[in-house]
Amino acid sequence: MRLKKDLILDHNRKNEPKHREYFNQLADRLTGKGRDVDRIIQDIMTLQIAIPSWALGSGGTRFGRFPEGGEPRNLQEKIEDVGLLHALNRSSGSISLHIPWDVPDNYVDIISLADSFDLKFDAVNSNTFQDQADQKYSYKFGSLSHTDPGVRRQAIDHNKEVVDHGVRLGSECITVWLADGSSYPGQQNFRKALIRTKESLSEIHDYLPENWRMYVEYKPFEPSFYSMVIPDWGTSYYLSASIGPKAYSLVDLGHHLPNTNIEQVVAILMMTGKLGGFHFNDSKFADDDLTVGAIKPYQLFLILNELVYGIVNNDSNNPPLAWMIDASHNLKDPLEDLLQSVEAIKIAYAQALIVDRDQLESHRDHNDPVPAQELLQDAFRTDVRPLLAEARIRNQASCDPIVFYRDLKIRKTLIEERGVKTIATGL
Ligand SMILES: [Mn+2]
Repeated sequence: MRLKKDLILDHNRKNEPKHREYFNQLADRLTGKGRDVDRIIQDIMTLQIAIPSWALGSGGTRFGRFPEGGEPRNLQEKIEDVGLLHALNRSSGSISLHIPWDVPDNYVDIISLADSFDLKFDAVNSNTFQDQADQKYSYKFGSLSHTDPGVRRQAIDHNKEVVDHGVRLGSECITVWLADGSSYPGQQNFRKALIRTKESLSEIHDYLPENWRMYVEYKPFEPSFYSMVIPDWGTSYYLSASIGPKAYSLVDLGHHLPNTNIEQVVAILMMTGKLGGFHFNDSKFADDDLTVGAIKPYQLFLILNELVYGIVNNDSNNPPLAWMIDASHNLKDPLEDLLQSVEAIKIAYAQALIVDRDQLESHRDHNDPVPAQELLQDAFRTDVRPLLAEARIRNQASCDPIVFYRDLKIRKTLIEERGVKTIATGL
């Protein structure tokens, strides 16, 4: 399904007068505080958040899955779905593929299809957390960390293959997330497992083309119950710092134990120049992967506040960040959930952009926590949604994507095109 631009522009024309009223009020207020509103809107317009191919179908739990219908049946339809999102918000201009779920039949056709929706290929992702039908060795007891060199070789070769696919698509980075770990005390030698992982990752790192980056993701538990080989940001930093210049850490919001100060993790990783990518979601306990900002929007704002600080004060030459959503849509239409997530990230981003940083530093220098908190919360409590709507209108996207999506009955059309019982590959 391909959205006609005229429909979007008509919809915007109808809603513009009301929007203009809200926007002018906010713009006046921000201008009065010395903020450059046009510059902020430009930054909001430019920010792109990648959509992973596995987020386009309904998620679920290990107990069950309740699909919406009309899910993409193949890579072409996954690209069409991200194309739809991008047409609606002009903020989701790339897709992140997962190999082997998304191996293209024909690279030229796939690239030109993505081009036709103005989409690029974000990070490619390897998969050694499950066994494929045609593979020789099992990953039951690990992959890049496995005790058997044969299993490690198979996992390394798979990652190199993923890089090869990415090169052909024009991607420039690979994300490695390992399920490796142990489920029982005594099962694994922590040190040896980490050293083997480092050696395997080094070989993949050295295989990367000159302009590529490798993102090392961490997670404190699951699927291993007792220990994960890369459980936290410290281990991920150790690996990325010791492996080489193309290796970086990747922070996934859901991959932290409760009460972890993720904004501080972000600040320190950016200070070291080793924050490569970011997976956005929200979670109540751990890896729930819910809609971004659904539960803890203030934490999201504090994280974006550190990201924006790190982008503005980039002394350590941290590379541009790969921003991606990594969420599971358990009860919602996946496309609506993704629209909500992108919106939540951009709201927190806009709130971070309006923070008066000089004033904040002055309160910090004077050890005065009350005005420091007031200043941050004033930004957080500002309804910046008119800035986002204005950015979308200027980008010829929909001023109100979810309303427009429902008015057009897009899910119904997708179900008519693809069927009720379709299941996205990889889910
Ligand atoms: Mn992730």
